[in-house]
Amino acid sequence: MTTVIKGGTIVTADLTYKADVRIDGGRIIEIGPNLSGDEVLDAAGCYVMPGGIDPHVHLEMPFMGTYSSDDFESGTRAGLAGGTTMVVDFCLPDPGQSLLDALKRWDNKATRANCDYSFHMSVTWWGEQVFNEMKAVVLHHGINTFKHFMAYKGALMVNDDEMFASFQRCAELGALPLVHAENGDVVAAMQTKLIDEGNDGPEAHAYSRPASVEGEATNRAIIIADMAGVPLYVVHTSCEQSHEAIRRARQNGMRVYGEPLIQHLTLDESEYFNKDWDHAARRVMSPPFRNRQHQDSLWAGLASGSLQVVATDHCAFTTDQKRYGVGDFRKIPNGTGGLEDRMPMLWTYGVATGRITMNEFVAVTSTNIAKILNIYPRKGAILVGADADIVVWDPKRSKTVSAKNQQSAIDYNVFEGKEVTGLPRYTLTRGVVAIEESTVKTREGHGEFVKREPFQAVNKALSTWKELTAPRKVERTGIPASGV
Ligand code: DUC
Ligand code: ZN
Ligand code: ZN
Ligand code: ZN
Repeated sequence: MTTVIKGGTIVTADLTYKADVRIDGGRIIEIGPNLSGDEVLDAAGCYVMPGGIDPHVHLEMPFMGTYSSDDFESGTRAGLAGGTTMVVDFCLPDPGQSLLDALKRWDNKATRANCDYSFHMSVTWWGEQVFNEMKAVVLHHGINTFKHFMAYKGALMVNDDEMFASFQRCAELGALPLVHAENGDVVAAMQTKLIDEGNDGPEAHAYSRPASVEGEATNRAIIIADMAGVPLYVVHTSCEQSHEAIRRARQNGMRVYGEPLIQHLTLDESEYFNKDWDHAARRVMSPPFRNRQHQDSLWAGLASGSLQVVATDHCAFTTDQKRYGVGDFRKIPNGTGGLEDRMPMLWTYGVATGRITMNEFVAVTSTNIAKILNIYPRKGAILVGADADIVVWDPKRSKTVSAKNQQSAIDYNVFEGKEVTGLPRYTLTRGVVAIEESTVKTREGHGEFVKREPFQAVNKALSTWKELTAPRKVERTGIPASGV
């Protein structure tokens, strides 16, 4: 059976033009005028775009004494409802656990996905076993990215020596390291001080993780990556200090990528000063929401290209779970949702306001991500041969965001009450219609794992550090007798 998307305007990262799209066997087989097929999807008045890719989600993640409440089924259903057709989740070995054992657990959980998915592997501890298993992860398991937490001291955090070793291993394997960049030692010290001084509410979470903590860690990770001769991807870039470090590195010829979240772009720190404890706690995530100045910096980065990707860090906890932290903000599970809202919110606050163009929208929600993760043009493209992961985007459809009619399993939405204009008319996952306006036709288990090959050309030494410090023996004469 062939499907034709008819009468729409194709919008890619580079081009905007009128054409129909013909699909068979889950792939795009023809693009052109006046196509016909067995099933016709009316795209009149709509933009036909590559489905969104969310490179940063945590579904059913064991974290802070509980599990995030959206699993691969509800999470990917939420994504599809908002135009996202692929997610990349973080496989998270417990410290000391085999990476390959952890991967088995993730493989199992993900069998329920409604759309295609991939994993990043997290390096949560360091040793010979991790060093060895990283090779199998890249070569046998199709994962070419390794995440490092510079925060969550005593749990997931790795130190600089471990990070340097892992980055060098990534360079050897053709893999890309990712960092959660916050100075975990400073955060831990500030948390203790705040609690000792009687600040136990959710607003203290934000005080414990100021922008400088993120800026310092971002810069440190960039320099360590440079010394290891490997590119770097900085997840949830939330502030000017971090953006500045990325910008400067890029200007100096380094391949460093920055990923703002839709939450940081559109919600600010005033949320933590809401009188309602639940309201504030529901918005506790790391890094925390920032002020307007930081938001402007992130928008500028998307427009100018110094930041490349918009993600969600979707890690949804119910109100009951958030209440683990009553009396001690350190125990509020960190994380917010966003999978269903990322694209409509970015369209409404980015494209409709003129901050970014439609083509930039496609780039930062899909195409750039596919390129950075080495799955382009199978994903992130409207091209013959590409997977038919497509969103038929109706720029006139609108709604008020509300937990009442969301797909996510949690009982609130951090964007509650926001008016969005720009929503999917259809979302297709490998050629199958999963969303038709507000009708959800997703199929549990339809999603497949997407293998990502190691990178070829990009892993060059980025600075001259290697040349300068390559060990060179000096033939000395007249070596004095050693001192006593
Ligand atoms: N930050 C969050 O808010 N949640 C999940 C992990 C993270 O780094
Ligand atoms: Zn294997
Ligand atoms: Zn993180
Ligand atoms: Zn995360």
